[in-house]
Amino acid sequence: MKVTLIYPGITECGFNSLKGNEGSWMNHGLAIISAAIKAKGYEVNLIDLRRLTGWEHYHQVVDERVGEVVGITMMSVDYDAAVTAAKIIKKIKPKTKVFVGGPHASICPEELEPLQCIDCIIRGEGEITFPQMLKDIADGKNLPKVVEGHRLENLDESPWADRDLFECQEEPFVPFLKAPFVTLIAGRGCRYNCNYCQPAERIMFGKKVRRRSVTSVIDELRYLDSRYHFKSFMLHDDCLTEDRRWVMEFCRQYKAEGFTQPFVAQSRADLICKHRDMVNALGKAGLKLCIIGFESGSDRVLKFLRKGCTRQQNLEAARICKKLGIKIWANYMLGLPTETKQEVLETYSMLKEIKPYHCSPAFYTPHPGSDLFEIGKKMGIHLIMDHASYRRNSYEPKIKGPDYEFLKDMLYKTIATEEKGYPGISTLSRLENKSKKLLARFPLLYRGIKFIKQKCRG
Ligand code: B12
Repeated sequence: MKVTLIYPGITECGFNSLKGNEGSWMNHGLAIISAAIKAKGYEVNLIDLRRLTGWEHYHQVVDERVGEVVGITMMSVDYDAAVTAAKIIKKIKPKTKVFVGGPHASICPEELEPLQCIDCIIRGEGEITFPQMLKDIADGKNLPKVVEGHRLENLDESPWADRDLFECQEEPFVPFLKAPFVTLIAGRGCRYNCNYCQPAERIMFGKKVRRRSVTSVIDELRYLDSRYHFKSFMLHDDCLTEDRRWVMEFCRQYKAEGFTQPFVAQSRADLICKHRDMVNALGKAGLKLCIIGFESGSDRVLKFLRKGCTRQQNLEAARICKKLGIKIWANYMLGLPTETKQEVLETYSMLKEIKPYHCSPAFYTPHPGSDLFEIGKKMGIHLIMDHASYRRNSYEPKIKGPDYEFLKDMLYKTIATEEKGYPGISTLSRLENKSKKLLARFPLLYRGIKFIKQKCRG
């Protein structure tokens, strides 16, 4: 049986785009599914929409490559591309069985259920259930429309991502990390309860966070080293540092194995403050960039978001990282429901103290599957009309209430807090802020700066 997997992640980067993190990074969900079904002897190929020139090209490859079964992964933002891809398959090859999985299929199956171009929706994890469904097809069984994926207790039993599936060369996303660069993922789930995200992650991965053994991750790194000779890497885990013991053991084994490559991981301010020894160990092992969701500089807003961190902890965490030479990638939101202008100014003053290496702001974007999405829906404040706008960007109004002109101004001010040395957006922002009048006389230059900034923010 021939299985075609489809990666539809073109919402931001578009067709023909194998650059940057959106364009060059592999999708681990599909790569794991690929490994699981190859292990059962199925023939697998990939259609990565990012590699195609457009829908006409897609028609052509569907004609050439698609066999009995197709599996599409989808985030909510990718809904349009994923559904278009499924419809075209049904048009060209009506007998092909179309499966969908991934975050949107897990969180919003009711939106996909009425679609005739989809035969089966697999919610949650797919590496056990998808091969079982393929066997059911071979046995002539009827497919149910929605299936709950089997959740593995022990993640070491999940196959490693099949790196042959995506032929792309993953690119580092900051200039100080060198290529070859690889990404990997050590665990699933998040035990925190931030209302702008949860319960989405619990729906996908369950309440309990599961992590692969340190040995399994180190073994994969050794394999990646022999295959790619990588010079830097990123661990995708939502919060790698929530299990201090795991992290300490990882750092120990990483060094003992002789690895010296710098890496990136995500953490939280409260954990960084609580476990300085752990951050120290990470820094010594090679953590060079830490992605932290500071979110807001206002304690009232942080509480409203159920973040579990305070402004004080945000500031302290930044100090700790900087002291250890770990650069900070600051995630934060502007324009949250209930947020006042004064509270936005608090975020700005916090960032002025932090001086992150890189500012990654977003206008608050309601995400399906989150409690805050439901609250906003009840309040009737959502301005998002299509799936593509589920992107966390900072150039379109997302909800009713915030003064977006004020937020745009604050956005540039916050970005200008970036520490010196990061080429790009902060320089552009400073330039723009200082020379607004001058730029008004050169509209093309002004528009050019705006364009580059938007691209940088993506
Ligand atoms: C890595 C990552 C990225 C990378 C993606 C790289 C790539 N090419 O895929 C980058 C940084 C580019 C990214 C961007 C975005 N991301 Co992101 N990302 C993640 C992250 C942290 C890890 C994904 C991962 O590898 N998971 C591990 C794998 C094993 O899980 P999985 O993909 O879900 O796959 C399993 C199952 O879902 C299932 N499955 C998946 N696909 C399929 C297909 C079939 C056929 C079957 C049967 C089963 C199946 O089986 C897999 C194995 O069990 C997740 C959070 C998370 N922990 O998952 C967020 C997450 C997926 N991202 C999210 C979001 C919102 C975004 C952005 C929209 C953010 C933004 N900037 O606006 C963009 C959108 C990008 C786009 N498509 O245009 C949300 C999605 C929510 C939603 N409702 O869709 C998540 C869940 C984070 C969150 N909690 O909010 N992201």
